[in-house]
Amino acid sequence: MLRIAIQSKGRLYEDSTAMLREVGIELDDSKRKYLSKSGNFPVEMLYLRDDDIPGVVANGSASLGIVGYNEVAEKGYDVEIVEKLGFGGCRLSLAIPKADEYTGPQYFEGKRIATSYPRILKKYLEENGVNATIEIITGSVEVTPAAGIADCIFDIVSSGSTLVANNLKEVEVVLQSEAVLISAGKLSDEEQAILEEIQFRLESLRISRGKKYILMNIPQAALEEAVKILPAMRSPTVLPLAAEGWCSLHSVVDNKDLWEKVRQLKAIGAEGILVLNVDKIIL
Ligand code: PRT
Ligand code: ZN
Repeated sequence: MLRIAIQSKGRLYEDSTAMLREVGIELDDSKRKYLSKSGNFPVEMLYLRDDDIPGVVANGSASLGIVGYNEVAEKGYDVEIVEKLGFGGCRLSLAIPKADEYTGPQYFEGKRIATSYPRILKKYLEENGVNATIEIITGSVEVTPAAGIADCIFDIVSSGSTLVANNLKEVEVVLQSEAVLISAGKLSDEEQAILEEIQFRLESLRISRGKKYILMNIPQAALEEAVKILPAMRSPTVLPLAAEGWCSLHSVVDNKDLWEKVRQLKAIGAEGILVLNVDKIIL
């Protein structure tokens, strides 16, 4: 059995549980409670506030955790990033009143900066030789300049619309973040084997992301050209058709290249092109 700490509610909850389900781990949400076992895989979930996840992984109360890299960097515990998970993307940025002119990091000299991330901010200020006062605020940091509590802020930004709504502008990106899978090392052999199975399954999700399965009828004479347009994992699958001189060609393409490939394939005589979603690719 391996214990994984995840956020109990909030921005990472949906994506964390969706990802675990995608790798075939059943979770019983209706009975979501502090601790609950999967019905079909040797893991148990520990549902927590995100702030507590790096700590419980570091002290061994959970073997793995899924949490924003921003929290890992802020808490500073000795944990390792096992996988970057590709969701929960955001950045930790400095933002100042829209009307102010930004002159570089020295702008912050003598200013009061509100944040929930004092440790990361302190390091940034030290590295840039800036003396500023850090006001630790745990929520609604973006309203503090208008409320006169601070001059500027250091906070999480994703679309940037919260900053705009509060008459602020982003001037420095200090840390890029996304959800990460963390561990403190020290796994038993059994736990390590479970982690490796999870990583194997995550890899198949990663490979299949953004991929489409494409199949079409192609004149035999154009087959060589079509194979050049559609390189597959090993080579495309070619099946004979009942109609003389034609075959069926199957392959996998990146969605971003799909329409360009379709144009090229039609130009050499492809017909009846079908494009299907790919659920998993296991190499
Ligand atoms: O209750 P708990 O302590 O577990 O949750 P929480 O309230 O501390 O965190 P939560 O659920 O808000 O966020 C969890 C994690 O999601 C963060 O630690 C980040 O890793 C990640 N994340 C991704 C974000 C955002 N995007 C984000 N946009 N966390 C917060 N925001 C805030 C942002 O600060 C702004 O106030 O959302 C607002 C909207 O952002 P804009 O830029 O799109 O307007
Ligand atoms: Zn939190």
